[in-house]
Order: sequence, then structure tokens, then C-alpha cells
Amino acid sequence: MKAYENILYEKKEKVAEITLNRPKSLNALNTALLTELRAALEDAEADVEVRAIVITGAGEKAFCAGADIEELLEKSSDEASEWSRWVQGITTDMEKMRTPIIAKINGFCLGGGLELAMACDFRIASEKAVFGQPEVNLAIIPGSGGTQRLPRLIGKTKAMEMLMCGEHIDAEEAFRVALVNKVVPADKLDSEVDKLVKKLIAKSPVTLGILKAAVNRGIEMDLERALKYEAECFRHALATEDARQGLKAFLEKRNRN
Ligand code: CO8
Repeated sequence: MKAYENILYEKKEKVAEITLNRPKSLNALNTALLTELRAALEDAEADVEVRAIVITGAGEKAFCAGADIEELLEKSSDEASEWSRWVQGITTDMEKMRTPIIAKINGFCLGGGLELAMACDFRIASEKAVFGQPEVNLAIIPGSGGTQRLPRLIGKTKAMEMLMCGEHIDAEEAFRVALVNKVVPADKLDSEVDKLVKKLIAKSPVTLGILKAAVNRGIEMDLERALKYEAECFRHALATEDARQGLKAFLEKRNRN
């Protein structure tokens, strides 16, 4: 097990939980943290026992308040662009991973923090969570997918408002615009995520991996190509032993597991 300084990595049975762990700066993303996050994600993906990954923030206050503004200020524009491409690589890789990833959002989820959450497959939020792309207030723009994933997730109208006005929205509003899957009282956040994890673990991991690829790759294609890609994914899914078992189990009127 690697030693991490900016994150916590805990494997509990079939779940890997990664906690962004810089609570004094509201878990702001600096290069050291992101390097460790990438390594932990790679470890979890390579571990066949891991069937779901949960990302959360340390402390009561924040999931993540975005890029570390102190570190950002030190970067030249070329360095910033290179850094942006590197962080984009991490979030894009998350979408390519077979393992479902859940963002457990316990508080502020801003800027790069929201960009990270948007690259997850599920976002479960505490009632105390607050969302926003406040970069415009710093006279910068999002650089890790915010201008692209936000409109894809919630539509251009609301995304443009969030990006251009830079205001926070509360968890209820985030749910209303389908930025998050569910909002629960803070003391129910862990159990709600556990419930979701249990549902995911009961599914075939191979099938979930194929589903993730079908959605995440297909959504970037025009409909005709995407449908062809879906048929290709369907073929893969049908060819698995899990599919044989699943179809047979239905006909024999029993559960697959
Ligand atoms: N970076 C560095 N330090 C931060 C950050 C941050 N993003 N956010 C908060 N902190 C620090 C504060 O400086 C403060 O430190 P200290 O105690 O030493 O003064 C500590 O965390 C607590 O923060 P506050 O005292 O400000 O707490 P409040 O409760 O008053 O306010 C807020 C909480 C509203 C979250 C406020 O801290 C805030 O607005 N933070 C900045 C949010 C923001 O603008 N985020 C966007 C950053 S830019 C970005 O994400 C671009 C992404 C580019 C792509 C790359 C992605 C990795």
C-alpha cells in the first residue's frame, strides 16, 4: 500500500474510499493531491476485488473548494494550460474506468471540486452541500472540464448562468437541475452511499464496465455512430459468462447471484 499525504485511501471489502485530505484549505486540489488521487484511482481500478470507488472530502465543511488558488497564482499561462490538460486527463480517465465512481459530497463542491464530481458516475449530496463554478469571480475560467461537462450534464441554459454569474447553488437546486442524483440529511450521507454501493456490487462488474463505456463514449459521438457503438457493446455484454448466467437465471425464475 502506498503512503499518501494528501488523501486517505481505505479499502473496505469491495469498496475503495478516497478522501481528499487537506481540510485546512477545504481540500483544495494541488499537484501533490492530484498526483496521489491519480495513483489511488489507478490502484483501485487495477484491484479486481474493488467493485466501486467513493470519493469524498475530509472534514465537515467541504468536498473540495476547487483548485488550490495559491498554487495556481504561481503558474505561468503555459504552465496553467499544461496543468489543465493533465487534470483533464485524470477526469477523462475516470470516465474510462470500468469501476463505478461515486462522489460523496459533504459540503462545498466548487470549481475544480465540481469538475471532479462531474467526472464521477454518481453524485450523492448532503443537504449542506453547496455547488458552483466560481472561477469567473477570480477572472479565470474552469480548466478541468467545467465548461464542457456542466452543459452536457444540466443543459446550456443553467450551465451558462452558473459559469457566467459564478454564484453558488444549494443542494436542493443542484438536485432540481439534475446535477446530483440524491440529496440527504448530512447524517444519512454515508448510509445512502452504502446503499448505492450495495446495489452496484450486486450487478455484474463486467456489465457495469461495458455500460459505462457505452454511455461515456457514445455521448461524444453522433447518434448513428453511437448506436453502432452501442450494438458493439451489446455484443460484448452478451458474450460474457455473466450474461449467460443472468439470462438463464431469469428463465429458471431465480436470481443471478
Ligand atoms: N484554494 C486554496 N485555499 C483555499 C481554497 C482554494 N480553492 N478555498 C478555500 N481555501 C482556504 C482559505 O484560504 C482559508 O485558508 P486560511 O484559513 O489559511 O485563511 C481556508 O481554506 C478556509 O476558507 P475560508 O476562510 O474562505 O472559508 P469560508 O467558510 O469563509 O468560505 C468558501 C468558504 C466559500 C468555499 C471560500 O473559501 C471560497 O470561496 N473558496 C474559493 C472557491 C473558489 O473560488 N474555487 C475555484 C478555484 S479555481 C478552480 O477551481 C479552477 C479549476 C482549474 C482546473 C484545474 C482543476 C484542478
